[in-house]
Amino acid sequence: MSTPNETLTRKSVLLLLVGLLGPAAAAAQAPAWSDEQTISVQLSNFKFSPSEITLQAGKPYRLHLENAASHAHDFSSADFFGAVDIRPADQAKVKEGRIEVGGGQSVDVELVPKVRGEYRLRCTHFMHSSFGMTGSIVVN
Ligand SMILES: [Cu+2]
Repeated sequence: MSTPNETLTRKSVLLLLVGLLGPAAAAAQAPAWSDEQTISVQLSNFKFSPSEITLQAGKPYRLHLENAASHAHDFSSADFFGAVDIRPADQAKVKEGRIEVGGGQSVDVELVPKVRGEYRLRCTHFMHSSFGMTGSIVVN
């Protein structure tokens, strides 16, 4: 037989466990976008700044791309975009592994990197990568 006090304690422990496990289980399904970190990258003639971007797998990020030039550039890395979860509302901004950013415009994409590795980044506009518009994304 358990005393009323023991029963109460067991209930409290159970409630505590539910409280601890509940949010963790929810986080496994949907990323905690409110905890995201903003990574700002400037695109210009003809470079990415910074050109080396370091991210952590499993963490939510807002990739903020700002084009300082008067004509378009893109942020292209098919391997990287194939290895991330992009927030549904932003998925249309990434086409064939690249994000186009018009002159003087900015584009934000929220994503969670899934696979550790180093990914090559470049602008696919004619000759831009040969002018030095390249970089890398490292996911740790
Ligand atoms: Cu470019």
